[in-house]
Amino acid sequence: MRFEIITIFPTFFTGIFENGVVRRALAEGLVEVGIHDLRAFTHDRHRTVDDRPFGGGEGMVLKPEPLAAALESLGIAVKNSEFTAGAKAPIVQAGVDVRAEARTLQVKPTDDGGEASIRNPHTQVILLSAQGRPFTQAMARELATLDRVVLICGRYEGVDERINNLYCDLELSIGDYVLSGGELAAAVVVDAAMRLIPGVLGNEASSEFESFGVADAEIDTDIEGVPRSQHGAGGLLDYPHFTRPAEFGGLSAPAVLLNGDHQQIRRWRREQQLRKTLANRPDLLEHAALSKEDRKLLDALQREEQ
Ligand code: 6GU
Repeated sequence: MRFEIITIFPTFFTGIFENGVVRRALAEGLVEVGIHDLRAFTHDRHRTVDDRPFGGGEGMVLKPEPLAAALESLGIAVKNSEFTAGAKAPIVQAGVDVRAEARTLQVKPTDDGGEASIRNPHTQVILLSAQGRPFTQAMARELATLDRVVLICGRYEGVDERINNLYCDLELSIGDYVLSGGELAAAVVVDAAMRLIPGVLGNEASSEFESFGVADAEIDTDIEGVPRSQHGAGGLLDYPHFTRPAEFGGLSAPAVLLNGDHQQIRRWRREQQLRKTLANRPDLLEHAALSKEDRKLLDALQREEQ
């Protein structure tokens, strides 16, 4: 799995991938990250990447030419869409014969005589912008199945929309607030997707767990049968965690967690998940998979609230 990040601030990414899980995944070669300086794809003396918006208004817009050149340098061709009818693309992209790939994956061939833009179906091009669709755990899971994810970091007031039209499969936002650029968002997307790639969290799973021979990301319950958090994907928030010491700051860890009764622990944790979700993210309850028992508990909690 390889991430390609196109940015006008390449130094932003020095250090950010050098810690914890991400650092190890990179060191072990499970994942690669390429950082691409947008200014390297300019041809003028001032290495201009932006210009004033047509129609007037605040701020600057990232020009299309350097972005297109950066994408093409990565073997990314314009996509098949209403915007690109008749556009041509190389048949071999990033060493992959995309026509053969399209056949194996039964991607519908295009109808313009075989020279159409067939893009590698294992590559996705994503524009990061505050106007994008909200990024979710479900999307992170999808990205983790791809071979290559190209992330374009927006800047200034925006990116010339024709880059979105011509090249991007998806416009993504990481939340309802405005960042000064897509760089932080790119790091968020890389982190969230990378940890779901089989093997990346492998060393943290217990041997018991590994004996199932199934990737971490594919299991939706943990060792004790407790469902994993499906946050943002129709699940509940995680339950609260405690570790030693049993007494801290005048507060005791919940006794139920110390008594070794796993049935009781499971039930307690499930109740805590329901409580936490009701308190912090009641919107998630609407689509959560809830058992009859969950619903009874939830009703009781809601009555407790009133
Ligand atoms: Cl991806 N970019 C910017 N500029 N702001 C954002 C965002 C992205 N996601 C949330 N806010």
